Amino acid sequence: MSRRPPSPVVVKLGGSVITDKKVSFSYREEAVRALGMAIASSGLPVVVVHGGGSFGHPLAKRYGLSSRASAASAEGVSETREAMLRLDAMVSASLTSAGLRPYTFSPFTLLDLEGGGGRSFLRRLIAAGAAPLTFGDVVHDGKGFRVLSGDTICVELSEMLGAERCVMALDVAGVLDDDGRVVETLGEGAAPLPGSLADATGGIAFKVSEALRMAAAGTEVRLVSGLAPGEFSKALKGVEFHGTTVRVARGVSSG
Ligand code: IP8
Repeated sequence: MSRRPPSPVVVKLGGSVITDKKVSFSYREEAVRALGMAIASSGLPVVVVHGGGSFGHPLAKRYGLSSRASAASAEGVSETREAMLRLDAMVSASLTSAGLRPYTFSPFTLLDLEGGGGRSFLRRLIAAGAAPLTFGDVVHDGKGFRVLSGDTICVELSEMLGAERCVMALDVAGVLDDDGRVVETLGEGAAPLPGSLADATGGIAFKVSEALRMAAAGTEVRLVSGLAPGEFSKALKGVEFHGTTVRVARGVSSG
């Protein structure tokens, strides 16, 4: 009897971890390599998604591109995508130097796919020992150009691959309450969060709403500091860790 391969873990490397959001085009090579080493040493099959940080977001803002409304004009789309592709090349190089075999693909190849073509391609890559790698991008949604957040891509990938777990690496230790303490678990009916950081895709409040969507579809989501590789490693392996776990009883919609 053939054993089913373990379901891949969807990993989101947040833009605030892989770049310094306060300094334009500042890449955090050491942080990404440390996360890559944690992934490689876990031996788990993964699909990696990264955010835009100080590469994608300032340009998206400058050209009025966001995930909330589509922009009819193509102005700034190439420039924003070029910045994302530059960032992706650096992430890919860091993950390679950490021992992974990243395979970059644009997330638009996941959109509107019929017959599960994307799913079988990703499964083939994973079975061959590669780590599919993608990123928040600018896509055309039929009405205009829109930012497709890495968090939304995680929702699509988790569902497509039946992922048991999605680990989101942040620059803080998890979802924080008003007093700055980590909220250990979040479930259905979670209240909207105060103090969301405004960026092209809506900051932490949006991240939590996407995490709730994944959790409602059966994927446990773990939000953890990406600047603490030890905790990230535990979150990845599914053992006890310091951070926020988002879990919803199966079949309950997050609304
Ligand atoms: O940081 C945004 O991706 P995110 C990507 O995952 C762009 O929301 C183009 C700003």
